[in-house]
Amino acid sequence: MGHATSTLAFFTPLSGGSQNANEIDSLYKILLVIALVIFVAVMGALVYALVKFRARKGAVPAQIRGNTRLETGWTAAAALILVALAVVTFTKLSAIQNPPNSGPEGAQLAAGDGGTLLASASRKLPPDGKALNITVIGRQYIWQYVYPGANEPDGLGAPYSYEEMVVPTNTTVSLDIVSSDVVHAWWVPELGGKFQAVPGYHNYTWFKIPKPGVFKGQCAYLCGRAHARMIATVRAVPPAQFEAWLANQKRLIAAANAEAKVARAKLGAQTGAGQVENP
Ligand SMILES: [Cu+2]
Repeated sequence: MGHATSTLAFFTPLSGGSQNANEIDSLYKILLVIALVIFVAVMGALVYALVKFRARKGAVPAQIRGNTRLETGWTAAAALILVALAVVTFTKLSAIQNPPNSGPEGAQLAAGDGGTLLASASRKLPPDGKALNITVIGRQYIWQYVYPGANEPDGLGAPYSYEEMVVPTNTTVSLDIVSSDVVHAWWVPELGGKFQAVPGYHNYTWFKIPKPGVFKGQCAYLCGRAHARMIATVRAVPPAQFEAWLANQKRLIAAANAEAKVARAKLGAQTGAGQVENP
């Protein structure tokens, strides 16, 4: 990584967490370099003309009225550049939109883990159809993540976490982004693009993190007074560690529910509002 690369990186999208983010970043850099070359050429010609033909006695530039060859030339050149930009973009698009399969070192998933996942125009699935599905729920002012593993017949009882999402490395993670109140936006820059969480609507994205790490994000859509506190973290850990974490999360939730049940029963057995003790 040279100095020029890091200077360029300051102006370009964050990446490094997932392949789709890397492709967005490299596409941006290619377009930026092409735009910079054109910018320098146009500004160079302008500055040259300004200096060379600035107001002074006797300096009269060539009086050209129409030059068919020149005009056809720059029209064709501009069209060619646009075609090149379109080709580069469409070449990259598939790797940005379509998730790859999980790696062999990734979590062992069943097809459609976490409910039946159906590919659609908006939801892309890996070629083998196996992805770890996590539902991302935006809510004033916290992100909630619901993982596969519902143990109740009605689909409830799935483990969940708040603010920090834990995922296995080398595993394709498919996100189903929703909101339970107002519009929010899920954005962890190093893992890819920004996706809105809109009430009554599903938005999908994915990521696949090769190495353990922590990636920081933030709600990217002004959603109310405490919007700035609506942070998000994605922590990638080896699959075995993820399984252990998920099992522990399930245990903690079950224990808290059992405790709440006891407290509720205690509360219900009491009479008179004034006698309610702190459970
Ligand atoms: Cu927000």
